[in-house]
Amino acid sequence: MAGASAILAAMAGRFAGGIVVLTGSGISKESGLATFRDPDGIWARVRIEDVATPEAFARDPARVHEFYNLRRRQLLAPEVVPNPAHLALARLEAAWGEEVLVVTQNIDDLHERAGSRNLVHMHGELLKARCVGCGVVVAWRDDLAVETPCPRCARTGGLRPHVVWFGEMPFEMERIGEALGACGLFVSIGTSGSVYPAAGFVAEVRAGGRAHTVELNLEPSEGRSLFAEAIHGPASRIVPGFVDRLLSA
Ligand code: BV8
Repeated sequence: MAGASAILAAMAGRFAGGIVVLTGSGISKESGLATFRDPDGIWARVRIEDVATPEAFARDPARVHEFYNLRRRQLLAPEVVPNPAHLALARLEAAWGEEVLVVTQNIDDLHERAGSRNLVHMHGELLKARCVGCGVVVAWRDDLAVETPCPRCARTGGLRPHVVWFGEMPFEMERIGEALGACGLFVSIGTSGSVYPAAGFVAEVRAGGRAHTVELNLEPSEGRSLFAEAIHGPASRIVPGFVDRLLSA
């Protein structure tokens, strides 16, 4: 089904069940945050095995803290702000409320700062810390170190970034699965489609046989062939136009 008529159908409620928007690091690129697999991406500079696995944290926690401290400081820099793509998604939620769920792989807080509230951080949040001793999760905007005591149990050595590393189960998978099963429109923005289970969401939606699927990305992702429609270009340019199309249909 051509994009525009599918959008109209979504508007007409033929794809009733809501809209799920999956975002990846590409949506935050124009806000100044690095992606992972672009030539200038994070994994071009550090190895996943050294900084983004539980084994890495057990082996060299100081190295892992340094990796996330640098990213946390960068995220909190005054020049890093939501871009028009984040703002457009917040506008869509403002118009359609509970119908819109954003599932982000990103650990930045740019969706929140843009105004999105129906939001799942499936890979966790850079501005939160978790104690492996007592399990508390707290807001955290400073550097973390091995000797940083837990604010609740006072243990040292147990505070970690509240993010999902490779080999760890992403958060809120049940809620995400329900939303994918019910949605009438699945939109993927700024992700290479190379990390699971997020990369498998489009196949999960297609298996339901009802929803329209759209990829909005700088270039075709690994999962491009699974999407019924694709719009390529920088997110801050193509996402507002796409949201306008939805809202004006
Ligand atoms: C799990 C948080 C199972 C931390 C991240 C062996 C053992 C265990 C699991 C596996 C295994 N082998 C494979 C797996 C699965 C594994 C996986 O998928 N590996 C990959 C490498 C093959 N997945 C996992 O481990 C997941 N957990 O499977 O658990 C389980 C089951 C039971 C019990 C326990 C466990 C957990 C994965 C989560 C890892 N954490 N992040 C942190 O951020 O440091 S993943 C990381 O990748 C980020 O979250 C990131 O968002 C995500 C995906 O990357 P993208 O966002 O897509 O970024 P990328 O650079 O790749 O692409 C950017 C795109 O944007 C590009 O397409 C580019 O063209 C585009 N773009 C660029 N600029 C723009 C743009 N688009 C628009 N506008 C622009 N301006």
